[in-house]
Amino acid sequence: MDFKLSKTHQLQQELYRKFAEEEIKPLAEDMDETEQYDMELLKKLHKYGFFGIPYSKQYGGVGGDYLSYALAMEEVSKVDGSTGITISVHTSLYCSCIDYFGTEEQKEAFLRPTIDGSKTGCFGLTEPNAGSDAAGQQTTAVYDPDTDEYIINGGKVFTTNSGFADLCTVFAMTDKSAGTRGISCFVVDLHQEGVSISENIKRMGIRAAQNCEVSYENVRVPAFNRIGKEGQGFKIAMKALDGGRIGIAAQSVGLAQGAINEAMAYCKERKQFGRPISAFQTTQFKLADMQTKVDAARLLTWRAACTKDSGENYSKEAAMAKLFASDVANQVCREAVQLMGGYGYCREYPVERALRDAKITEIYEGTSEVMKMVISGAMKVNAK
Ligand code: COS
Repeated sequence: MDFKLSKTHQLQQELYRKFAEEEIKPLAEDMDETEQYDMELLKKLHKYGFFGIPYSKQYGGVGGDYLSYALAMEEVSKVDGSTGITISVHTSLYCSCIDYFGTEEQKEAFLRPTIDGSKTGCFGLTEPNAGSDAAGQQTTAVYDPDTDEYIINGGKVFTTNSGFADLCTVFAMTDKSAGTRGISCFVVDLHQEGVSISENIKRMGIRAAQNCEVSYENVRVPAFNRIGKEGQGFKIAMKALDGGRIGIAAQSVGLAQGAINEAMAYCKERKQFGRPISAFQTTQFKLADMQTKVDAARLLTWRAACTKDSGENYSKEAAMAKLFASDVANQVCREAVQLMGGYGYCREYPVERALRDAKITEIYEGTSEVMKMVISGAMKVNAK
C-alpha cells in the first residue's frame, strides 16, 4: 500500500493548483457576488482540458484516471466551489452516462464535442417531486414510430450548468407502470424548440454555478439520442451519481483545505494580546484537528477514486467518501470562520464563501441520509 501520489499525479496536481491560483481565484469573489459564471473562464477550462480529464484521448479527452480528476476537483474547489461543481456535473454526470452506456456513434456525437472544447453538458434527473426518491420521475418520453423520435414533456429543477450548457442527459419515464425499470435516458439539445430555461435559482452558496429549472414541452429527440436501452435510465443515473459522489467528496476536501490555508495565513498575521494568534495553543490545536479531519477525508476520497480506477465496484466507497468529506467541509469551514472572527464573517474573506459553498455538499448528488442508505445497503445491514 502506497499513500504517496505518483510523480505523474504530483505533476498534474501542481498544474491544476497553478491554474486555480492564477485563473480562477482572482474571479471567484466577483462571480459569487454577481451570481454569474465567467464565460471566458469556462472557455479556458475547456481549452486546458478540465472537462475531459478521465476520458479517453480517442474522443478528445485527457486520458487521465479518476484520481487525477479528484486532484483537479480538490485544487479548483480550494479557490472556488462554483467552478468545482461546474466541472463535476459536466464530467462525472453528463459525460459518464455516454462514456459508460453510449455506442461508438453516440460517443462521437455527444461525448467528443463536450470534451474537445466546444460544448458543455448537464444532467437532468431531479424534479420538484423526485429528489432523494429519484425513481419518482414525472417527466415522460413517448415514442413516435412515424418519425422514429421520442416526445419529451416535463420539468426538471436544480439542473446545474443549464444556464449555459448545450447538451443534457434527461431522464424520463417511457413506461410508468415499470417503476425504476421504466425510466430511460436521452441526450437533449438545450437550444432546441420546446426547451425553456429559468434564471439562475437564488441560492445560499455555489452562487456562480448556473443552476436553473428546465422545462420540456413536446421536445422531439431522435431515437438515436436514447442512451442505453429503454428502461435502463435509472441504472445509468445511479452509475453516474456513484462517480459524481467522488467528485463532490473531492470538492469538499478542496473547500476545507482552502479554508485551512486562508485561516492559517490569517492567524500568522493577526495579532491580539501582543502576539500573532497562531502563537496560542488554542489556535494550534484547532488547526491540528482541522487538518487531521481533512487528511482523513482526502484518503477516503482517493480510496474511492482508486477503487473506481481499478474497475471494482465503488458505490460504497464513493458514498463513504462523500458522507465523511462533506461533513468535514462544513465543520472545517465553520472553524475557519471562527478562527478569523469578525473578518472571517466578512464577504471580502474567502472563508465566508467557502462556508456557504460547503453546505450543499451534504445535499446534492445524494444527501448524507441517502449516502447512509447506500452504505448500509452495501453492508447488508438489513439482510437475513
Ligand atoms: N449502480 C447501478 N445500478 C444501481 C445502483 C448503482 N449504484 N443503485 C441501484 N441500482 C439499481 C438496483 O440494482 C435496482 O436494479 P433492479 O431493478 O435490476 O433490481 C434498481 O437500480 C433500483 O434500485 P433501488 O431499489 O435500490 O432503488 P431505490 O428507488 O430504492 O433508490 C436510492 C435508491 C435512494 C439510493 C436512489 O434513489 C438515490 O441514489 N437517490 C438519490 C438521488 C440523487 O443522488 N439525486 C441527486 C441528483 S443530482 S441532479
